[in-house]
Amino acid sequence: MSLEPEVIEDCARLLDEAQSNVYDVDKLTDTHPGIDVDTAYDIQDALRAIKQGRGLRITGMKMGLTSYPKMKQMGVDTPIYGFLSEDLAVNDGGLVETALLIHPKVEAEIAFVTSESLSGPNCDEAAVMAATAFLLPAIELIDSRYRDFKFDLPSVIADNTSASRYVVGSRPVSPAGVDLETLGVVLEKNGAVMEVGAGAAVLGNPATAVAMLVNMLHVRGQSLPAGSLVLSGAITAAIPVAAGDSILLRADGLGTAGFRLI
Ligand code: 0L1
Ligand code: MG
Repeated sequence: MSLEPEVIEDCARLLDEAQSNVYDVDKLTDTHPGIDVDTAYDIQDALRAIKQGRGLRITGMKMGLTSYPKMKQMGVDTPIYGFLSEDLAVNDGGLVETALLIHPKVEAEIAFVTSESLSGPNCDEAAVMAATAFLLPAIELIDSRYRDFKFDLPSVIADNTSASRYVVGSRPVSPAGVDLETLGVVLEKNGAVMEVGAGAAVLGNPATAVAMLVNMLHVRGQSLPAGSLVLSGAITAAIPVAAGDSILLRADGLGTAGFRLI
């Protein structure tokens, strides 16, 4: 069910204020049970417009719920997407202020940086690889604005798929010759290995997730501009983090990315 434009705007403002002022809220469908997936993306678009209205630049996109176990857990059969804005970017080796977060978790991902625009409806892995200038190891810090990190699909889409911070490695690697399926990652917290995985955990190949993003954008009349950074989805489970933690991702052939929470 669609919502009136002013209700969509109110929902986006509620989520924006929860993020800016660091408090959690009830999931949107508690108040508006009729929100469907399409309306949820309308709210996400309104949230994006609010941020752009503050002068923030959109730096790219992200895919979420890209592993089959996570989709099954949520009872859905397609991943979801969100946007990345410049205020979410953290320098490699930089600091993240925990007081600005509600209940942060981190996950290991592969980032794509495109040199050509991509559009649907039939985008595929080959088109993604041809349009990719380089790959980077990436850590996504997710931080749902919903109480206890509990939500349903429309609510989490509206909440920009829990996007909160991201860091990418400092050494761009050409995609030529990279086997994204067997690419191994090790996610460490305070020097201890917390999670390991391989690229194939993301829909069989992270490039498939990027192609799916492009095809999903097409359905909403959008495309992926050249120069986009895309977080292709979690290879590992998300692990909770707290002030004082140092997080490091080591990705086979791509180097490292990391940050410290203060
Ligand atoms: O990036 C992600 O896979 C997160 C998607 C939203 C679900 C969650 O917050 O766990
Ligand atoms: Mg993610």
